[in-house]
Amino acid sequence: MYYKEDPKFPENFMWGASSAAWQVEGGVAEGGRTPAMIDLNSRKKQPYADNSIAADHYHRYKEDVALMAECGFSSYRFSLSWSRIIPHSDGKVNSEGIKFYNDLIDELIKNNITPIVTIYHYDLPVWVYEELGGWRSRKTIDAFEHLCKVCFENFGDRVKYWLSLNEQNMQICYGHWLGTSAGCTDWEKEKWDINHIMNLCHAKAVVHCHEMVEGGKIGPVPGYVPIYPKTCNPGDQIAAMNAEELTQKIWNDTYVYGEYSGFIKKYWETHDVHPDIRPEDLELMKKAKIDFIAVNCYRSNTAYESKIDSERQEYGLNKFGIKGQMQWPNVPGEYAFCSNPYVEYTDWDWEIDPQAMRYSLRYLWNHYRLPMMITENGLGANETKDADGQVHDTARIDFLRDQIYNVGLAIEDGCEVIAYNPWSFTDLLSTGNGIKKRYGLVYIDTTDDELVNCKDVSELSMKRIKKDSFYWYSKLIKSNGKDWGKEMK
Ligand code: BGP
Repeated sequence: MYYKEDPKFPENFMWGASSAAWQVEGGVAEGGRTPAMIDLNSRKKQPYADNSIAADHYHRYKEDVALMAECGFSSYRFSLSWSRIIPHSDGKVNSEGIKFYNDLIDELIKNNITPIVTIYHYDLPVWVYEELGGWRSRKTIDAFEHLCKVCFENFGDRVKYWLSLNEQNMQICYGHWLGTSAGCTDWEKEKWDINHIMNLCHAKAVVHCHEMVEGGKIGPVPGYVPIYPKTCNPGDQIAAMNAEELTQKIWNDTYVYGEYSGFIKKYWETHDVHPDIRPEDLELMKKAKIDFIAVNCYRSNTAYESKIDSERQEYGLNKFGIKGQMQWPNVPGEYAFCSNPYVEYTDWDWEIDPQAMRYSLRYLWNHYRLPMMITENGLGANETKDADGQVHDTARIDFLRDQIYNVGLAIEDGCEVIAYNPWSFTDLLSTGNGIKKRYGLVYIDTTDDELVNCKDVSELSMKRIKKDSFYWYSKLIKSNGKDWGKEMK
């Protein structure tokens, strides 16, 4: 649909940005925190820095919140580090960890910024893995349930928006990259058991949030990547639908309807997969009624028909930020992906596709009719300071402007969207490319080399430099989505 005027955002729309504990905090051995599996995983991503220092938000959260307030934020989405809150298998609550998050939450509220809190963002404690068996063990459900209760009890008086697990679909689809597959010998089968355990954790979080947090609302955080058919060949359309199912729909259907779809049950049967699903599990899943869907949306995918006798090809991610290194996957008999000639690509071969945002919101709204908030969206880019010491990130401004405009168009299309929180506020650690792949509105004045070679964070500048995108975003959000900085129509 074409609109004559620029889209309008609702009066109480929340504008902010997003982060995750392990990617922003640093201070991994401070305040009683014990190691998480992702600490170990991040050490495997050399030559990039691991998460020991990240953006040093642990020590500089006050400065960061002050910058958020200056920018005009009304929300901030961040995650809690499990092993900072519960460092050992005895389940004892670490008061220093609670204090850190209490201080952060209070600082946000003092600045009129609504906290949106993710309970789990990829950072399983090492003790859960070593002593309980990690995601492969049902004992982890009890440990996660305990974590949820501790969080709701300690922060639920001030935190009303909760997110259960970040990108469960990506943790299963890219288990090797994100470290979910640790300890598995037959990942293709075991991942469905792990997925079921994650579904039960999600369900526990939803049920306890509603029981324990007055006025609390909770939702999952799917990583949503729309899938277009390569051509109007009906086989390509079915391939796109298969990919949609196998990379996201089966998760979203389960969250919303509290049961496994016919598609996934048939898939398991065909592939001789038999997850341990018990009647009481299904009861719990049915009880867990979500309030909204938090959407992480960066890009799109393009699918074509994959013949059953074609050769299997794994996804080969672009690891070095030099265009043209992505290796597209082929899942014989299901789907294959390819590049899209109609969109531009980032240095990491991610599609720059603003309409994917509008598509995603409309797709999710049409299927589920639940309010949505954007909890991630952004441009991963190679960036450095200019000669004037500033960061002129025109590409990020262009990216965000087009994406946010499409959020507005989706709202005009009738979708209920309540917040926009791009990834990320400051530069922070990427999942596999250290701080080299920058996403922030605020530049962190350091490099992977410095992070790797320093003995202590006090040796580093870690100065916060507001990028041009900070000033641009600030004007846009202070005008509640009216000041785009250029003529849009
Ligand atoms: C999302 C994750 C984030 C974040 C982002 C960017 O999937 O939830 O944790 O890192 O992707 O990805 P990357 O860091 O790989 O560029």
